[in-house]
Amino acid sequence: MAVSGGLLGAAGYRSLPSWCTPAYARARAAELVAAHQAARTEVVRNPHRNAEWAQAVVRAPRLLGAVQDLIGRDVAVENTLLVLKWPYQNCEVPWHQDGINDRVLLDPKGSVAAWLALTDAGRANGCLHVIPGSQRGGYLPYGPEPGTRVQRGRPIGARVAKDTWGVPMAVAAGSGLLMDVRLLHRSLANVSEKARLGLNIRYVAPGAVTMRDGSSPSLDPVSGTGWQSMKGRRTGS
Ligand SMILES: O=C(O)CCC(=O)C(=O)O
Repeated sequence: MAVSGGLLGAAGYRSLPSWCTPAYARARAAELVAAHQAARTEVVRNPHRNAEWAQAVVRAPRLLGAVQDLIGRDVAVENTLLVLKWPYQNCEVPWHQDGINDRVLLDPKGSVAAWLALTDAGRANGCLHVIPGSQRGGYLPYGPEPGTRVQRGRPIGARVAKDTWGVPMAVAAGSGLLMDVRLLHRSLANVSEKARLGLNIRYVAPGAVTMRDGSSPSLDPVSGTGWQSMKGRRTGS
């Protein structure tokens, strides 16, 4: 059924309770904190390509089932990003839309973004803020914004008024959000003593990815048979 506003309805997002247990999420977070604390790593790109924990997470049955309900049985991961916000660290991710950047353009009818909390995420430690309904404006012009430290999605600048706050999305460890890939969202600094770890995943159906340079997309199929004609585990380059 066509839904005005897109796959996720008028608001453009939905909560995803319990894609795993809080204990499971916190155990993964503790391992990641131990691995990355010394270097204070803020971003790990595409952990689903080589880390077992992320390969399991992108296939978590409740998560995958919810994604399939939205985009169909053939699902691939286009991209993942682990963001680690250390206590009292100013690691902000500016306003952006997940479905557009210098590299890719995602069809909002065949793609969905998931943001998964590995720790509890609230206002103090830098949870996501969203602008409900912003997906209805479609993709906006974007460009790099001086002074932003995490190069993810792209800040929108002029099209989002400077004083736009958005709605903070507190999410407990083991739960998450599903978002329209055009939904404007961001996250602010961690001003607490608690680390905040979250995994962003872009899921796509066949044909939903356009590469800006005309190349074939590099995808990791996680369900369905529609990918079988493509050789190897990863499709594309
Ligand atoms: O985890 C965050 O703070 C933001 C991540 C995000 O918005 C993204 O990866 O698209």
